[in-house]
This record gives sequence, structure tokens and C-alpha cells, in this order.
Amino acid sequence: MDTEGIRQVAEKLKSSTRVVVLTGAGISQESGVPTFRGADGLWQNFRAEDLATPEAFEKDPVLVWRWYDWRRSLIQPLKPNPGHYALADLEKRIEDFTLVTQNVDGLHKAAGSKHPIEMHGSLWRVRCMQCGTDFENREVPIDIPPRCETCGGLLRPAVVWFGEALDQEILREIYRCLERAETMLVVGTSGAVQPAASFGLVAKKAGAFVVEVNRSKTPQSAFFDVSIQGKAGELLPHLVEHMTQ
Ligand code: BV8
Ligand code: ZN
Repeated sequence: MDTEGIRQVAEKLKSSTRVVVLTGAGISQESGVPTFRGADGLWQNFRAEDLATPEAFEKDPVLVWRWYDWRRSLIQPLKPNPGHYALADLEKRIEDFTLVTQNVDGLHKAAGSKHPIEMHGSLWRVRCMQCGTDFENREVPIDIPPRCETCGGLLRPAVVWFGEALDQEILREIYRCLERAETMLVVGTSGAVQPAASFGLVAKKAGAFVVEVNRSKTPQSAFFDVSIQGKAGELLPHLVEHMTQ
């Protein structure tokens, strides 16, 4: 465990009032959620382009829903891990704290994080392709293909697919936080997907101290001020612990 690095980051966090944290699939890995590109990767048997795109859904909504229904049934019984709880705890210690997650599993909310920005949407929300109603749906299994109660239209998972633009309002809010951040943590993400992959660099350019917490080195590790390798579920609780010393 890189205790020196942890201590240095804890000191930085203690003296910061504006902190942004970006998380990716790696923070949910210890809860049993398969990551996207790791050995247990979700995409292992499929290519992202085959399933998580509007074209794939257009072509075969049943196939895409079967994949989402499988992921929802896999994730539903899973619980947050100490990494999620450490970030919910950190939020209480920092005056102006923003958590941005690429994850769609809902585990940050389940761990008590107040307003996680779920930039890629949520597995637990659906949206009607006809009337646009967006609502929570936790049915497992879900009727395939699910229909809108209001207008009978086809429902889709309320997530952001590859090739889809992110919600402009959400993006504006994220960039505003990145520009003002004194310290940023980038946790459990391979930095493969845009625009999330650029957030650490945006914050750094604006003057933030940027820390990467990841199981392994990533192509961006060299850009960050500190890069700590290890499991988020172990490192983050240590980080918060050192803040109280
Ligand atoms: C957009 C929701 C524009 C769906 C997801 C070519 C170059 C650059 C960009 C592009 C390009 N071609 C296309 C693009 C754009 C594309 C993109 O980035 N493609 C990539 C793949 C090349 N991006 C988009 O399409 C985005 N939209 O750009 O719009 C636009 C503008 C106007 C008009 C139209 C369009 C939308 C992207 C959103 C895609 N949706 N999810 C669903 O989940 O079903 S992305 C998906 O990947 C998940 O959200 C996931 O979070 C995300 C990123 O993956 P990671 O979280 O990083 O996970 P990964 O497995 O990769 O890494 C895990 C890491 O954790 C690893 O490093 C591992 O070592 C580490 N780890 C593992 N265990 C642990 C750990 N760390 C700590 N502790 C552990 N225990
Ligand atoms: Zn409808």
C-alpha cells in the first residue's frame, strides 16, 4: 500500500474546500459488478458497438433488452463496497463536493452519496421512445420489450449509448465543477470513454491537484499529480482514515 501517497493525498483533501471525484466501473468491481474492459469484462462476449448503441437497439430491441435485463438481474442483489461508502463519508467532510460517475449501477446512491451525477444514466431508469416519459423501473426480470403504460410506446434503458450525446445541462455542471476544483480524484476508470476520459486533464489544466486511484496504471497515469495503484475498496477507506489523523 502506497502509504506515502495516501498521506500526501489525505493532507491535500484536508486543505481543500472544492473537490470533484470521477468514478468508473473499477469502484464497483469489488461489489461484484463486472468491469467493461477488464478480464471479467462485460464486453468480453459482446462488442460495445453491438449492443450499447442506438443503431443496435433500432435493429434488435429484444436482443439489447435481453442484455440489459441480464445486467440488471446480475446487479440487483449487489451491495456497495467500502470504496462507495468511503466516498459517501468523504462528501460529509468536504464543503463543496461533487461526485461524477460513469457507472449506471446505482451503487453510489445506495451507499448514501447525496447527489451523484450519473453522467451515463442508470440501469434502473427507462425512457419511452414515443412520449419521452423517463421513470424508475426496478423489475427483474422486465417484460421484453417493455411498453410505456401511458402511450404503449417502446421503452429503452435510460442510459447514454455510444454515439449518443450526453445531456448538455449535466455536461455544463460537470465542467463548471472541474474548472473550480482544488483537488480531483479519478477512481477505477480506464480512461477509454470520452468525454469522461478528458475530465482529469480539464481539472488539471484549470489548476487542480489530480489523483488517480486505480488497480493498474492507465494511459493517463503519467498526467496526474499522483497515481496510486490498488483496490478502491481498500485505498479509499485508508484515505478517509488518514484525513481524521
Ligand atoms: C459522445 C452506459 C458525442 C451504457 C457507457 C474515437 C475516439 C474518441 C471517442 C470516440 C471515438 N469514437 C466514438 C467516440 C465517442 C465514444 C467513445 O468514447 N468511444 C470509445 C469507446 C472510443 N463516446 C461516446 O459515444 C459518448 N458520447 O461522445 O457523444 C456526440 C456529440 C454530439 C452528438 C452526438 C454524439 C457516450 C459514451 C457513453 C457510453 N456509455 N455506459 C451502459 O453501461 O450500458 S460507457 C461505459 O464505459 C460505462 O459507463 C463505463 O463506466 C464506461 C467507461 O469504462 P470504465 O468505467 O473506465 O470501465 P473499464 O472497465 O474500462 O475500466 C475499469 C478500470 O478500473 C480499469 O482501469 C481497471 O484497472 C480498474 N479497476 C478494476 N477493479 C478495480 C479497479 N480500480 C480500483 N479498484 C478495483 N477494485
Ligand atoms: Zn410513452
